[in-house]
Amino acid sequence: TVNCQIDHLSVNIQPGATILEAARSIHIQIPTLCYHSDLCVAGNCRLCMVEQVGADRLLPACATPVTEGMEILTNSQKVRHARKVMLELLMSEHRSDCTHCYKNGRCELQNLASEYLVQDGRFIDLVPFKNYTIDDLSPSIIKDDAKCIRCQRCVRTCAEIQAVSALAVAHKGAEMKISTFFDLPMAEVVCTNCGQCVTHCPTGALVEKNYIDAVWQAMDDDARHVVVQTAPAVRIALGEALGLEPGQIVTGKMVAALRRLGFDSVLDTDFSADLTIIEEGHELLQRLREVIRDKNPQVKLPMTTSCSPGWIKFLEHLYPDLLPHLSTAKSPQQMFGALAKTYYARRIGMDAKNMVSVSVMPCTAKKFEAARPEMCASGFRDVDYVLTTRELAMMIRQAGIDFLSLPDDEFDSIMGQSSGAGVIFGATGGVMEAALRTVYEVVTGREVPFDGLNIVPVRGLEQVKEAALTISSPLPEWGFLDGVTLKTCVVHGLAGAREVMKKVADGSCDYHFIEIMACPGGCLGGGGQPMPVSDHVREMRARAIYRDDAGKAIRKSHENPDVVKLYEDFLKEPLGHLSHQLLHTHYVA
Ligand code: HC1
Repeated sequence: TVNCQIDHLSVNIQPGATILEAARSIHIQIPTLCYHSDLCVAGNCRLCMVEQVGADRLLPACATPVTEGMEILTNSQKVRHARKVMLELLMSEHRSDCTHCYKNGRCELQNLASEYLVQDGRFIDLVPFKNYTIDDLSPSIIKDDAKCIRCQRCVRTCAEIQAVSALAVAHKGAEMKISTFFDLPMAEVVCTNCGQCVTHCPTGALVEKNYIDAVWQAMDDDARHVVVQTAPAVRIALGEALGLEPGQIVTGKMVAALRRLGFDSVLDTDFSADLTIIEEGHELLQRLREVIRDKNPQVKLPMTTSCSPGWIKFLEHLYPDLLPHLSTAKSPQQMFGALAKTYYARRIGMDAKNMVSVSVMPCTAKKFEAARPEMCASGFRDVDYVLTTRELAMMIRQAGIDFLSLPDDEFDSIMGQSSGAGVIFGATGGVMEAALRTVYEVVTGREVPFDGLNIVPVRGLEQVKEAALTISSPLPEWGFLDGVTLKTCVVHGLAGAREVMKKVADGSCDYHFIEIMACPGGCLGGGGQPMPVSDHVREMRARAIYRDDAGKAIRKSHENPDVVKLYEDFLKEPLGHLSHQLLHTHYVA
């Protein structure tokens, strides 16, 4: 280990640790704007400058490893002056209309300007001389160059976590900006709408496009019946935006808040996650039958999951030839939307044209997905508005609801029940685990041979996970699978997806089924979730999801009574005519 002193306190830390890490280990906060624990060090913002006793120049704490005997001052006169000048320089190029800004009160630059008492004066305001643009053409993300401080967190996020690089640095010096290919709108480049740039942006330069006022308007219209669905990963993160520590399950309070806001039916995406497992699971079995038993060369394996719209857009851009590997099952959000305006409308005696379907998602790409032309199976737009977890938290605050004091409430019936398998969709590996719980049982008549249904190999934050399961089936219908080892793979983050898809493209992997989620950690780390995010926060959210699953009386999708009834009364059978019409689609690049 290395010994040093920070603000006259002794620190003992592993070799290679930076001054920033050493300071944090003893709870000394050094301000940063470009540093993020998810990303490589950039050293761009210079806000973390610290003084080394005896040295002339200040050092960037994020980029300087501690050395034996080093003495660091993080709060000297020299340091405070340097930080304030840096902040003033940043503010001179930043449109400081903070009270009008979507990030007002949640902006890291604003917080620091407030802490360091940055006031007008020292530097000329350059904003009027700059040709800043606002790109609001994407259904998911707004990019406002006047708010950008060029910290490049978004650029590193898009490159390192997602391997997409839709955002990059263009030009030099005073002209330098964060731009897209040929400065085209985000909606016209390879952006997947995942929103990871949004959750990593310290200012209001990248934010979600919000639909809050449109949803209020729909709820204020008495002629409209507004249905809301909530994604698995919302209930374990919403609390963070309303004063709770990461990892709290707030399902009951969330349902109560949604009712208080004025939604007419409060329903659950977890219900349609269970439904997705039935449809996607049967599609997997159908593909296995056609490839293994019938030797049909037209049918593609491995099959990949299709619930993450960022992943689908990535595939469309980068590997359009591999689209036949994608399951035809729509995402739970879209299955829910199609059923809300058909099956549910009929059950509650409502004309679908008077229905408004809203979803609350941990995801910005879901806004794009809902707007896709493929998503009008009900004869209307299946999902009218998508709110992120952050937007829901804002609505709850706007409504003056004391969230923490709300009594727990329950989802409405018909499309409100879910199993633990539906819940775990929100974590990386969850769709795979849910699918295996059902598929294995359909084929063998027995429960998956893992302790208490917990398929641990597909859990956790490792980027690529694998699990294999050998099938022994006494059932003649599935005899062709007897002795077959089902090989599965789970990836989260598009950088990992790119690596796995390279192997699929060159035929160097023999997986049967791959789960791919665009965001790190799966949906629990989605681009619409509360900020800040880190591996610790994702870990806490994942634990909450698995706790929720473990506490459920029903933990297998095929045992969800609302799903069983849906098949009895309406769909009749998995992959049947109505299922194809409402619940499946084909993406064409
Ligand atoms: Fe997800 Fe899904 S799990 S994609 O991550 O399949 O967003 O939470 O809602 O649709 O159910 C997101 C989460 C979500 C869908 C489900």
